[in-house]
Amino acid sequence: MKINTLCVLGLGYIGLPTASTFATHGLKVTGVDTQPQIVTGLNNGEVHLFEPGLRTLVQAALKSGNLVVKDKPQPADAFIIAVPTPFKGNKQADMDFVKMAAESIVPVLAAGNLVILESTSPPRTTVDFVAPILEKSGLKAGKDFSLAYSPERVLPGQILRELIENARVIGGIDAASAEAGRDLYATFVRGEIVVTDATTAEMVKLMENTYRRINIAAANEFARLADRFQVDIWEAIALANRHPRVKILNPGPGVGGHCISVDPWFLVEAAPETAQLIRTARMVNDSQPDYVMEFIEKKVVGLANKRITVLGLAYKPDVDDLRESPAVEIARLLADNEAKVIVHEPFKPDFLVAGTRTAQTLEEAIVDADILLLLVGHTQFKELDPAAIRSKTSANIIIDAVNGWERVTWQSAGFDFYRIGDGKNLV
Ligand code: SAJ
Repeated sequence: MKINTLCVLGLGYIGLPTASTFATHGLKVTGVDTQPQIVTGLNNGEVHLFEPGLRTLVQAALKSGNLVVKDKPQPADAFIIAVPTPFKGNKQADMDFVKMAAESIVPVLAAGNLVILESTSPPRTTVDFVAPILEKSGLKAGKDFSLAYSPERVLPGQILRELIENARVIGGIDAASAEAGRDLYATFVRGEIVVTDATTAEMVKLMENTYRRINIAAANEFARLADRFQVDIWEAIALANRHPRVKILNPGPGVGGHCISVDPWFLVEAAPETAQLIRTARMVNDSQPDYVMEFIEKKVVGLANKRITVLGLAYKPDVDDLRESPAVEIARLLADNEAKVIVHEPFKPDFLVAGTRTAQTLEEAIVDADILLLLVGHTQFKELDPAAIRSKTSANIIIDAVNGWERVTWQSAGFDFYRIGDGKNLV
């Protein structure tokens, strides 16, 4: 199927790079977002997200004339839905954005079109939820138009490279839909493109993120055990990972972001009686901020009035995304315990956490402090020179929740140094 024109709905972390990449590979792309400030900003060349290389890519796409940004879908050969699927308070998948996006396609859907859902969704969404909405056009899915599910699998921080290089799964509601999807992504994907059915593709996406989340839960539980048995978890994991079939991930302050912390719930919600392991992994990861709090309280007797500088609020290193971030939760918990908390997030220097003070610069954040608490391993934090920091802060205690710093160099610079999971060096 030859596709010349494309409409991408949702210009977030996935939709914007996807739309821009198709545009720089020669397709005529309309990027659609319902938020007026995003549409206006992009039309002025302003990119509202931070992702390495994204600004340059978007500006090139806009400049080429192949990418235009609008607030409504336009007629096109193909449509990609890349809107968020967060969860509601009750942990049910919030499909409102998908519903609105699909409904907005209905007036412009034409015979012969291809529609692809990329948003992470509970199993059977494409067949049972999206197809009936699109069929309100009077056209029949699989007969008059093609419909497929293709999960995005790109890692924030490396989106532009992974978009092109990763293997891509295309699940069609029928074989022709899958083939049409394959033709579309073949425009720029250099990884293998594998076709299957829509529900399998949905399940594959959820399994990938669930697998990672369970692995991280194991690492977090191992870290707690290591604290208890006076083992350095980082040393132990490095040794265990020398086994040819073992690849344990890294413990940390918890699991955040809009993917791994959310997606596995789509399976729990869809089959609560079956998804026991997933639920337990979730509980372990969710209680990791409390574990970090307990750890801090053990090292620092009494949190009240202690001046604690939180370094990093993002959900993981070198991104500006704070959604579901365990670091934000820990900052709040510290404030609830009457610590005097200063937060510093270099990727979002103005971000406010209730009950804490925001410092825009590192210098301002650390000058008056008792404890420096490293919650995100941003490269710029990892590269700090302990001797230089010594001369800029009143703090004497370092707590490292992410294995971002070398114990010996910080101790040599005169700090008391504590690391989560490093029971060997705490006794
Ligand atoms: N984390 C750890 N320890 C680790 C790795 C991660 O505690 O060893 C934490 C991070 O700090 C973060 C959370 O887990 O809080 C998630 O980070 P991540 O880098 O594992 O994943 P995401 O959420 O940024 O991106 C994931 C990726 N999925 C997989 O690797 C299976 C990505 O490929 C997906 O496209 C993305 O979810 C998505 O959009 O679904």
